[in-house]
Amino acid sequence: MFADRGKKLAALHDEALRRARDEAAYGWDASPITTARLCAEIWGAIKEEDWSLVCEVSPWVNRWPLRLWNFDKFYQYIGSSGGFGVGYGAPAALGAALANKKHGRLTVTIQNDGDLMYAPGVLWTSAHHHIPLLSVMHNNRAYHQEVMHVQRMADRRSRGIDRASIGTTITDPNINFAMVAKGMGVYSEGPITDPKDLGPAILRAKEVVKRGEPALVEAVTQPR
Ligand SMILES: Cc1ncc(C[n+]2csc(CCOP(=O)(O)OP(=O)(O)O)c2C)c(N)n1
Repeated sequence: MFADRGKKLAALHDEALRRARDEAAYGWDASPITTARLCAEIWGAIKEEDWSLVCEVSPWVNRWPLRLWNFDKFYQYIGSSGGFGVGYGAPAALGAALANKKHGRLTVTIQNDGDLMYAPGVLWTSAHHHIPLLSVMHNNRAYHQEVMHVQRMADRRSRGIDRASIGTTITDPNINFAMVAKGMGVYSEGPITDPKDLGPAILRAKEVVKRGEPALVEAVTQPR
């Protein structure tokens, strides 16, 4: 009986993976880069390594890693913050990278732009203490969760959504996070807008991280 249930679950799992791969192909060459492609490119670069993903992936990148990657070790996913505190992501990832260092694991985080605005000094700390952390930035140039929330609320009150970007987007000027990282002593590449440049940039950054230093690759991405 258990074996039968196991077979059913395995078939459902294969079907879900097949569907996720189909869905991930939509907009594959789009710019801004899709969150599916972002996550697929990271997976391509790390899957042969002893990796550890130290960021939340829901809702920010549509759970793509959980849908497309193969997780089979407890330390491969840090899970959620619990409190939904924006500004938790960057420092939590760095702490996890420090904890992973003695095990020689390749620590990876998908870093949101809004989250990094809360505590960008984390970058300097990572350089100062030589903490190997591969940050791939999901820069959608907004506190996008707020964009959606304000749109929803304005719509509910029939006010129109044309002003929902006020105070919720991070444009004018666009932030060049790769330059911010460089200024803090962190190896960086980007901002990357052409999706085909992303994979090679992640591979180069990975080599820096494997030498024991932090690195950041900034991708300009779709909102979700
Ligand atoms: C400390 C704190 N401040 C404000 C919020 C409200 N909030 C929830 S999501 C969000 C925006 C997050 O922006 P970003 O990290 O860039 O992710 P995005 O939604 O753009 O993918 C904000 C401000 C919060 N959850 N925690």
